[in-house]
Amino acid sequence: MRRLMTLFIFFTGILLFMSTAHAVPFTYNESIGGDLGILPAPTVFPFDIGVNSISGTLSWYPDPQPGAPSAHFFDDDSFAFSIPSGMQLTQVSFAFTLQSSLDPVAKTDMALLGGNGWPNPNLPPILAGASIDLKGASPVTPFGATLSLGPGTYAIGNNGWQGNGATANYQWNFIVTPVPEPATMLLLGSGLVGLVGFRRKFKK
Ligand SMILES: [Ca+2]
Repeated sequence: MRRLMTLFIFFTGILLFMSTAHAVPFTYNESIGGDLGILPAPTVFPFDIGVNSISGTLSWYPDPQPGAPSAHFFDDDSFAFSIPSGMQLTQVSFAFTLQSSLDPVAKTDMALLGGNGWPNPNLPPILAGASIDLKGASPVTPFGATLSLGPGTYAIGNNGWQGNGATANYQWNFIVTPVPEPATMLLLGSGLVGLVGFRRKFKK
């Protein structure tokens, strides 16, 4: 029985190792990779298992103001990303630090989109949207605590602003996990049954 247990633990370990061995979460920092732009995004970021992160600085001045970079200035940090087959996006969080704001209100409206952008402005494929209060708590999970988005191309799009003259540093975190395959589930399930049996036998 002990030999069987050892074999089970060994093969489960091999399976878990195989599913995560080549995982390299994607990271993008505007200070290194350059400023992010508007949709449709020129490149699709290849996400992988783990915590993928996008960080940079948002800024907007819809009304001309002293100190503004230019009249009607929008630093619109939208981007696209892909979830490979066998993986799923389970959580999105947004951490931020407000650097400055000319108005009492500083909100950015973000949308989680299916596809690489807004092909039809009258019919945006919005999967989830959120108004993020940059004067409120950080971090936030703008599209819900848990998600289950399968393989495909998605985008984060800036859907509007409230207030004027706001600048904020931010970091998006995207948690991607492997989708357990039926064979793995079967092996783990039978292993658990074996464990229960072993424990009962041991107790007698
Ligand atoms: Ca930016």
